Amino acid sequence: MNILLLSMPDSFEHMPAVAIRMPNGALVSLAGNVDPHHHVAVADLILCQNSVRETLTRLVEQHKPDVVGMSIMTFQRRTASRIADLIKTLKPDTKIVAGGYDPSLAFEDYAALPFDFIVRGEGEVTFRELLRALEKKSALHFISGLSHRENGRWIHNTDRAVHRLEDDEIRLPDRKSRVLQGYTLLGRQVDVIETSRGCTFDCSFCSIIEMRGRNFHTYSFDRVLADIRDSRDHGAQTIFLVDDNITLDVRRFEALCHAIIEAGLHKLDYFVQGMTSAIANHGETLAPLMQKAGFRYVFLGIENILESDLTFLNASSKNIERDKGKKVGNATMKAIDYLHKNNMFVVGGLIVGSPDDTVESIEANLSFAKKYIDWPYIQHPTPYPRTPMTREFREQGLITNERLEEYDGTTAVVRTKHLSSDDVEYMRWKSERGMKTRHIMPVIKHDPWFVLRNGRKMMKHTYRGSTWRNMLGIEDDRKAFTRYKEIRRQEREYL
Ligand code: B12
Ligand code: SF4
Repeated sequence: MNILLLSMPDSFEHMPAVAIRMPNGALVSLAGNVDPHHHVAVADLILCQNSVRETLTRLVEQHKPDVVGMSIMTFQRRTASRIADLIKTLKPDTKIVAGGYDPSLAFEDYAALPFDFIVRGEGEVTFRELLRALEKKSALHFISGLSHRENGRWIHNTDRAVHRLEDDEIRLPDRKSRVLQGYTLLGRQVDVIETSRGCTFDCSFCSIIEMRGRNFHTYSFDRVLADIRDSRDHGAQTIFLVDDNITLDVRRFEALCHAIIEAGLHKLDYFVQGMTSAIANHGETLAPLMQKAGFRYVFLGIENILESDLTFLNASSKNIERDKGKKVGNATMKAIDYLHKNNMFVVGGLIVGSPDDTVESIEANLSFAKKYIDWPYIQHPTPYPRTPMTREFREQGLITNERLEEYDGTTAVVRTKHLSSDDVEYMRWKSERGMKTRHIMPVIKHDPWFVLRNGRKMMKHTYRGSTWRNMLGIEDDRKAFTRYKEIRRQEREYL
């Protein structure tokens, strides 16, 4: 069969397509795990954000897909639905499969959308079994993790157990199935790698626990190194480790750094996401090793610098600094210190706009970010399907916006008890622009040609909505913010 796998074109404020176009790791993993006689094409639509309709029309014409699979986050649901409609118009007999976090966790909401199947949870084996059943026209009831229609009614088969990655059940991704080009992270070709799946924490805003429960499974280092080599052989210069929480097992992470160095793969740049507690409590040995292995950016899940907010986010325990086993405070400063001392940049993940937040508590977080972090990744709490935080916001009546296409993390869709959504978002928007501009210097040093070619476009993106009048203080910043919101609204219309 001909299979076309798509990720959505929608991006959000901190991932402007001019500077960051990341491949979706799920699609190539699915491609690597179907039976080999299928012809699979993978298209990350972030690579053609301005020509989605034309590109899809061409891809359907070229590949004549029997099955289209789409990977969907909640804020991409509306675009996904429009794309499914387009595909049904272009080739009405195509079967369309939805997968990823949104269809997995909000499958009831997909009943009225133009999809034929939903793959819930991890997809490699479920998708393979679905293709076999479609080919043989056999029964679908026994495929766990699958939702399908029968006589107009949706049937949700039993859940599939999470995969043990240790037993080689999941084969390596198939990167040669990609049919579009142009991946980049600030000028260097980027690819994504997994070394593990899962997390045993339970932060209230995170979708992972509902998606797969609290567990942690790891791939062997041989497989991970083979995967990195494969990315490099396909042109990658930067590798993003997309593990849910690689720092859960610090000893293993240290051993992985050693393995990367020994395999001579440390010349690549690495980007990873980690917990502050793990880095603060093990930084003495871990941070120098990370530097040697090539780690350049570390996304730190700081979440918030105030204990009251951390309690609401259920994220206190992953931010604790310990001394001889005793809790001695918040781990953030120490973690940042270790990373900076070892020449790594901190991408600071903060969440502002929780129910008790005031101007002062948000200001405290923004000032902290200004002072200590290299690239701000500040978001607002967003009520994604089935998270514990969503229940709380709903119970407290604080959700102000139900338009899911705006659930991108940087649009405030909830209010606090003291501030409107707009006020919260305005505060973040205003302070973040300067922080981002500041980081241009290290980027120039690393990739001067990229900045020369794209610097103007990047600045234009960061300051869209602003004019000289409001930069000179003649016009109120609120007016620029209103213009920015309107530009953002138009950007969301991908087709
Ligand atoms: C890495 C990551 C990123 C990377 C993305 C890199 C990339 N292009 O892949 C970055 C940092 C860029 C990112 C950004 C964002 N992310 Co993110 N991200 C993750 C993370 C940590 C891991 C995802 C991953 O790659 N896993 C590895 C792959 C193999 O697994 P997978 O994607 O789950 O896919 C499996 C199944 O879902 C399924 N599947 C997936 N797609 C499909 C399609 C088909 C057809 C089938 C059959 C199956 C299937 O099968 C796959 C293999 O088993 C998750 C999860 C987490 N723990 O928090 C969040 C997560 C996916 N992100 C999320 C969000 C909201 C975002 C942002 C909007 C804001 C933010 N929080 O940063 C932005 C938007 C990005 C954009 N497009 O502009 C949410 C999604 C919630 C939701 N309900 O939609 C998650 C769940 C985190 C959370 N908040 O809980 N993210
Ligand atoms: S530590 Fe990270 S991956 Fe784990 S539950 Fe919290 S936010 Fe999710």
